[in-house]
Amino acid sequence: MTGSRYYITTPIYYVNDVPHIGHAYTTLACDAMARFMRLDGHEVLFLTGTDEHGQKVEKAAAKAGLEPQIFTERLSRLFRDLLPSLNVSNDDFIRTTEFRHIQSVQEVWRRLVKNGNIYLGQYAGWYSVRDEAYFSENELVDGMAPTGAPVEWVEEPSYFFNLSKWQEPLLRYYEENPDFIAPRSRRNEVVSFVSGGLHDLSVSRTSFKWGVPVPNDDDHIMYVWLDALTNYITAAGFPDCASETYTKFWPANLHVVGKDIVRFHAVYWPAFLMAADLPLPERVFAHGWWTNEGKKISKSLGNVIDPLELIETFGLDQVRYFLLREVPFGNDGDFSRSAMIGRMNNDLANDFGNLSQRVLGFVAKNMGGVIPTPGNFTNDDAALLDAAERLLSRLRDEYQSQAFNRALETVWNVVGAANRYIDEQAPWALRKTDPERMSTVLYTLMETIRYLAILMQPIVPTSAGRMLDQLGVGIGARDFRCLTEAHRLSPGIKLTKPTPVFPKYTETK
Ligand code: ME8
Repeated sequence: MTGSRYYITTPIYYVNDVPHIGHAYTTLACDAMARFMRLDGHEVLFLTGTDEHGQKVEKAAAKAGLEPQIFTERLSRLFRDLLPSLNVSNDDFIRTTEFRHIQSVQEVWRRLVKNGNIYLGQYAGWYSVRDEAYFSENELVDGMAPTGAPVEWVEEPSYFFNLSKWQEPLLRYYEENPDFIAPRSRRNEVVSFVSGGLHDLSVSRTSFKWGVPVPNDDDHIMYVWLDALTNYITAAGFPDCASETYTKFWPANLHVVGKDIVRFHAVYWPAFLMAADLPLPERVFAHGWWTNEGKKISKSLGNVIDPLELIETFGLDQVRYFLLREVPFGNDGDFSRSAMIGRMNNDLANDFGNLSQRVLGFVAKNMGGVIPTPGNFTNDDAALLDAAERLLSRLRDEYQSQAFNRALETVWNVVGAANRYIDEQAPWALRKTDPERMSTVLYTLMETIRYLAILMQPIVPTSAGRMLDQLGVGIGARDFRCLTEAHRLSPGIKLTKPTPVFPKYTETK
């Protein structure tokens, strides 16, 4: 990682349709990452936005009977409005129809031309509007794109980017930067694709108008992927390379994408940047694909999951937790109602929520809600506190590799240890026999919960925040610098009456 700034991006989503669970998933993963880095003291730029040009969007607008400008405005708003409902902490939202972006893409184009990497030719081949991608005859499977999307024959004058020239530089970059593409399976896929040879890429279209005009040749608009990928550098201030934002945040640390668009991010994007003499991002992570009860999510099957409905039914933090806990980031995952309820009730309500409610409820009932003064810590107390203290460095490693599920497993090991500790120490039995020992046990538990709640903020920000409220931890004492003995809870402070943070789901609800 470079210094203490961190730039993370989601893909910018096509505004051809309303947002669904897949879009929410990528954005939430980035949100967890961005929150973790902020709490860990980094200055973060977290970007998301919408991809508004190209044939796919133009066709969707026509189908809706609207001008593309009006249509994209409307749909982009839906994506933007979803963010607060998901409690997403993005710092910027970019639309490719914005002036700052058009200026930036045109400057990238000029640089590509200046460096001799673009030439005029004639494209003749297949195009899939759904994928916004070109395919050669031998890539087609039963007359369709490999993704199953229909293709159409396109023959038109076109500018080409000399992608073939970048094969060796790309392979060298992958070799020298083994973490550039993750997970490993995706990296292998990309390396073998590039090793197989690259064709020059058509980067302009003449048969429709909805795009950024090519500088000095108004007959052409830019290929939507050249336009779209450039959003990442636009939001970092390009073309003003002297700006504070640019010098601070470019190159990006992490582009999170779905596995469907790895090739664009791990092949085309670094090639464009090299060819324009611009620095390359540090890492592209491609996550897997969600299905619904075992079935591909698609409009025609009528099984598209609306993130707002999900939140309405199960609660926002519950959904955030489920999505990042259930499936290793990078693997495909299946959304099932029973798995969702299982995670919500077992992990959140029983394990974590109940731990805090039991402890704080006991303190409220038996100690007037005042943080107890601990006596000497025994080995058992110290073992639990040590386990909590060791979490941060473990979590740094897991987040660094986007292993959210392992990060959560690691946290749950300590949740489990705390639950075992409370049963073994049985503070309720100590109340009469050894009140001083009872105070130490409760204090040890409260301090452990403080660690757990602070570390869970990236995933369940509202609930962790409520837990910290109930522990009397001030807003200014919730970042990772406070995960030390010096910031321990102050005995004698009176707490508010605790209420359960993680409700259980019951079918009658
Ligand atoms: O590809 N499971 O936009 P897009 C998991 N505009 N993730 C899913 C998903 C699913 N079932 N469905 C969608 C584009 N996604 C381009 C990107 S970037 C410069 C341009 C997520 O609206 C996943 O992140 O088709 C995927 O990569 C993205 O949505 C595709 O969004």
